[in-house]
Amino acid sequence: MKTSTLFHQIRIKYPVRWGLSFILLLEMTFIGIKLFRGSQVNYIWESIEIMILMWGILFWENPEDSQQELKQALKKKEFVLFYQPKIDVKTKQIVGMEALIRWHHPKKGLLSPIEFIPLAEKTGLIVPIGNWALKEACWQNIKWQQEGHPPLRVAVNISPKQLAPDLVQTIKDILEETGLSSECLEIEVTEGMLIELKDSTKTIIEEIRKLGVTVSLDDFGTGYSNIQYLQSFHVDSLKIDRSFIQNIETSPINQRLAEIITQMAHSLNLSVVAEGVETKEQYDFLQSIHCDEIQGYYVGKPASVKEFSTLFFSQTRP
Ligand SMILES: [Ca+2]
Repeated sequence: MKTSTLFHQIRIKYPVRWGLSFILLLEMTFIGIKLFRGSQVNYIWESIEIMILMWGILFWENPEDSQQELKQALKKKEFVLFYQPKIDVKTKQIVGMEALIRWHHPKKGLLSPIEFIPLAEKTGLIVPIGNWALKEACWQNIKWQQEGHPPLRVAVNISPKQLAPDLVQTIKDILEETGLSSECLEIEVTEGMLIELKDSTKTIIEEIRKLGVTVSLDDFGTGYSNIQYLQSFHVDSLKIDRSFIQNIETSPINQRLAEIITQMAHSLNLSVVAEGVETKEQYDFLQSIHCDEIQGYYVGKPASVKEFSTLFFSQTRP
């Protein structure tokens, strides 16, 4: 098997946003292949998976204890959501926010997803944790609306393990229980989750969209970025990965790519969100290519509920 094929498969299984950087994954793939040259592909796979797991374990001296802690964290209500605002490029008004999970660990302090999501993925605990995040984001959204803030759309990241047929019912139940309108909810899935073009995944996404919930394709550009997914999966929007935006002022290639992605998305009636926007120059360029929405430090960092209300709602208070 070619290194690139193997690397690609690993990237599908371990998406970048769950804490493993592109470089780290690439290094692990090369080490796996180098150490086990000539071995069977499965063996190489296993060795790479072990390295990835070891990487996760580095954060946790005793993985069994950590698993228990992770399990208990839900019961003990130690997870919390931060919210990062998104603005409309034309009006500069806040149009929504992405919910990002943190763990208030009793001993280690506030942990970012990079430190516990790989373990949650590995143990399957990501499903109850992900469902909690979905519900919490909806409750918070309705609470903000009840306080008199304008209705905004909250985006929640969905893990590959959550993208199963019962997700549709889970979302339906949450919307019913919280009373949140479906237009105020968005789910973010990654390209890796769609890559196999499975009919079951397609049906799940279609059913979620039928509920009126927005579906966006996250980290666009980091995988195959195959136009075929977009044609067959009918998502509502694309989120251009931050890696394209980072040097956009100085990189003509990234400028051209962002422009092409935006034009392609618009021709398929998808809206485009640029992630990781940090400067006015980046904002100006994205405005010039008619990108629809932006998210990033230029607008605001992920904020706690209290900070979000103070920093961002004060501008949009009716
Ligand atoms: Ca996301």
